[in-house]
Amino acid sequence: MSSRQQQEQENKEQENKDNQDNKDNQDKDNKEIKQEIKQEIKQEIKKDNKEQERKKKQKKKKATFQGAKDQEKVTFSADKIKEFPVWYEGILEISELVDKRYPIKGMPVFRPFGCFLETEIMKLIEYEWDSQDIQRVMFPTCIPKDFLEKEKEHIAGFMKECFWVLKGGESELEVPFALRPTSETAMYSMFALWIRSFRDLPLKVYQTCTVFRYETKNTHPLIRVREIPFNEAHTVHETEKDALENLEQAWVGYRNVIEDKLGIYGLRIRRPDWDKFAGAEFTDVLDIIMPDGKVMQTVGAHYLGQKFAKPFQIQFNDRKQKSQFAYMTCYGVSSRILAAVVSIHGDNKGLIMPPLISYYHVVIIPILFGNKAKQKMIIEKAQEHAKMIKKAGYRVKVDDSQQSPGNKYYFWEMKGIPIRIEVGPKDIQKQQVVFVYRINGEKKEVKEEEIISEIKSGCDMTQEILSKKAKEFHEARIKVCNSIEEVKEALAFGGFAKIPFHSNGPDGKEAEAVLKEQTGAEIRGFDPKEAPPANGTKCIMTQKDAVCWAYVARAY
Ligand code: PR8
Repeated sequence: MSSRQQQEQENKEQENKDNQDNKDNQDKDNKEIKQEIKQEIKQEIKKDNKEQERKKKQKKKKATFQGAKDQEKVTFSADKIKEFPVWYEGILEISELVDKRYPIKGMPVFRPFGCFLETEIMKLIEYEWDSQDIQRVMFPTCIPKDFLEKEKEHIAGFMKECFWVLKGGESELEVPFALRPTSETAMYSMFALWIRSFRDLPLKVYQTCTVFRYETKNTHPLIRVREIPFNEAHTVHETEKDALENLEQAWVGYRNVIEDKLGIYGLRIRRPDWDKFAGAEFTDVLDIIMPDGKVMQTVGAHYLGQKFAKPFQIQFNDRKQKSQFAYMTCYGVSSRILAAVVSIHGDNKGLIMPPLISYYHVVIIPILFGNKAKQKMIIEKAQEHAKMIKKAGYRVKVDDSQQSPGNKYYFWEMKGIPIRIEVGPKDIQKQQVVFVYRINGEKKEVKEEEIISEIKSGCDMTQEILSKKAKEFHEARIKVCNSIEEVKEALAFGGFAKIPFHSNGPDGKEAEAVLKEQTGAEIRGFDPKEAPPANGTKCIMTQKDAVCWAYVARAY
């Protein structure tokens, strides 16, 4: 054998050995993952059993809907403020928004009414991204394990929240897939192939999809689920400045939808270092105060800097032909926005819908009197009005079911439809209808030719009142507190306690742990644009000089 042949032979042997080693390592990795997953599933089953036992013991209070009863307005039986969890679960079920009887924990079914609302909200967000030239994409649901592992903090944060696909048919998969808990690692592996030069930037994409997180805390429909209706945007930029400006634009989009269109108000804050998105430089959120005083994160908007660009090799030739790593952002929302709409605007009669997303804007109730011919004439008149209303661009229904008018009123009130129109024989004679508004119960006679303009002003009025109420509710629940006692009082009232704090960096964690122990609440974040407390103000937890205001709340 020549020395060249000998060398080739040796190379081949080495290659075979490397391949075997890789395979061994892979097998070892797979075994470890499977062990971990088995362990977690066991623990979860144990937890589920315990929870079911607890539920059985504690016969749960349930809200009911009774309609008209003895002429009394008995509608939705739970009080929103005093017993919010009962109210919330009750209204979702009774209004046929979601059905949580599907037998996988954290995966409820969206019924047509809820599916409509969720889709409308996502459409509003998509409209904002379309108008900001963020392009829609569809990425696969599955992410290979090695993609997820590329960014160390990301995988550390999400490893325990992943659902894994281990088999295809009867064969074990060589590389397990995760059901995407979020899509950074799926998208960024492709961005690396798409981006070559500064001319390819900015790259801005979004998708509306579902993501999967193996939540181990108690699940609640829309709020904490395991299959999450999701809208996520991901952007790549030449400079940090461009990336940060893009994040501000994202906030403009979110505010257009959440405040202006849905009438919901929240607090935009920067999460403490120890509570940011796994792999982010920083995380800004919109925390919304729910009727029971606990807060819920809706928007999560993250500055990723170059933390993903480096492991994923997202590089470009800049304007001087120098290779650079890109700067990135990502932001997302979920069905929690619908949860906020339901919870913030609803009342003890049920839902109140912002007109823009309401299933119907108007429900027409024919008030049937007299013989069959007369009744037919009333229904026809109602249908005539409906045709005209539909033509003007509003969603409308004539409820000519066999229910009594009273029951129909309460039913559509419970569904949150902004406007009810009643048409009876006398109205037809007088060429008018009667309008009743869900938002304030106001009733008025309206000439037939003014129906369309009245619907427009009724929707505007509804929007104005619900926004105003939501804003007042929010603003009344942020209280400056200068002692732990004041914090406890503020938390009992609900919302945020705003405290002078000694650090907005990682060293605040210890004081937070003490605060949590004493109050059950956590530091939700800081407002980086807010002026710090006056010179000489002390942190209420450590007595050190305060350098910022911390927002403290109990959270979902
Ligand atoms: C990201 N990556 O994922 P984020 N149930 C309902 N809603 C949820 C749940 C859940 N279990 N978990 C989170 N959310 C980034 C940005 C792509 C997009 C909601 O960010 O982890 C929360 O409102 O912050 C959260 O703010 C939002 O999804 C985005 O998730």
